[in-house]
Amino acid sequence: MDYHILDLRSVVNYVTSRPEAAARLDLTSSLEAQEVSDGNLNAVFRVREVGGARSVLIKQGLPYLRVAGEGWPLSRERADFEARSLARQHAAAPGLVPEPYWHDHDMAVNAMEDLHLHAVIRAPLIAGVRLETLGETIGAFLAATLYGSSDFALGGVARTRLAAQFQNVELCELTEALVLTEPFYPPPNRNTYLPALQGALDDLQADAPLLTRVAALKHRFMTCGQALLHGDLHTGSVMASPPDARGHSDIRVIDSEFAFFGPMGFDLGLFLANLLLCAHAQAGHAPDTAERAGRRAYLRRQMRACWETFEGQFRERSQGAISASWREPGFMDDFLVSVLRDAGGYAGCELIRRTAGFAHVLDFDSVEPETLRVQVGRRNLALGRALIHGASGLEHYDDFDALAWSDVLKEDA
Ligand code: ADP
Ligand code: SR1
Ligand code: MG
Repeated sequence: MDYHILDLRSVVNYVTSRPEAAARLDLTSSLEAQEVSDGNLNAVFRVREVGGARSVLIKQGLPYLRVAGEGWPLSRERADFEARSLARQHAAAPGLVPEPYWHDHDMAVNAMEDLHLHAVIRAPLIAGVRLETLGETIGAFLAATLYGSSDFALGGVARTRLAAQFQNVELCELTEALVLTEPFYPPPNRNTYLPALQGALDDLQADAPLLTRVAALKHRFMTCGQALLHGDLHTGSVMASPPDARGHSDIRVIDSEFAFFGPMGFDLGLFLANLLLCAHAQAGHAPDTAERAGRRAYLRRQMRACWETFEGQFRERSQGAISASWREPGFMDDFLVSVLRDAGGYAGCELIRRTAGFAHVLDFDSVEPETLRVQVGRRNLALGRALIHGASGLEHYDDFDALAWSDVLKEDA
């Protein structure tokens, strides 16, 4: 089928035309579509049986950035990278991503399990919903996917061959520009920010040692292909079901189109930073001081659980590493410290770009009134700087925890 942009009507015909759909839907019944797109890049539809129980999720790459329109062209190859990475994640971490159903290169479509009971976790976290296994689940996802695609598990030949399938140049270039360059330099750029943050941003952009560290982080992002990363692991890329009778939610990672071989700490740093962005924004979202402190304590616990689960499971897996080199005493300790340092640095960049770059987050943008948003923005920028400066001195997660939380805990004391 030649490429055409799907809409509510044509997506039903499209699904009916696919042989793989018969295993997922009753194609003799009538089907209906609903658009659920809410991300920056793609069109997403749910196609379900009218009056039936089953549905599929159809995600289509448009020839441009969805939120910007045709003025920001983007190739459709991102759908191929999402298909390849989702297949690998599903094999490495079954149950932690949607099940892939089919990939259609010509139509830039990925069809997958429709998590129709789940919700993206960003808004619930802002509202104070507590998913007690969030950190542990994301840590386990990262240990499985990052270790499983590393030299430690695969050996150099297989890892290099796999990396060759993930030359995701276009979306990497987007991250290099939007996360690791533009927020740190004056115009021309695509930054948007509150005018009252201009002074804090000027200071940041004049901090020469900071710019040197960011340049090093950017260079590592571009050259250090340690493992197959998710590449965009923020809280908009995680969905959770309502809790069952025992309070347990099913948690899944979605949206891996930015996948590429990069430094493992990038995925960890982005996720940790998004929990910090939520914690800072509680200044404007929590109804009272005790609730705010409780929500922040919860987020802090999830961050620790994420790192500790990742580290513990990564170490465990590395006992069976393919080469004796990787099992040398001390090697894995040093390696994991380097991942923690990278995570600290990338977390700092994420805090800054989500506050003063092109793509913000709801947590921060929805803080009212604006005067309070300015205070939260200053805190995001200050912590971003502190993390980038302090990352190279991190030895243990406790060091990261102290750096990340010392300022915000004073507010709750
Ligand atoms: P984008 O690449 O544009 O960011 P996403 O993959 O984040 O798109 O998907 C956009 C939205 O579609 C998500 O925020 C979520 O609400 C919904 N969605 C994505 N994947 C699924 C899925 N497998 N099941 C149910 N809903 C999904
Ligand atoms: C122009 S795309 C902006 C952001 O959306 C994606 O989800 C990535 O985070 C990207 O940086
Ligand atoms: Mg996306």
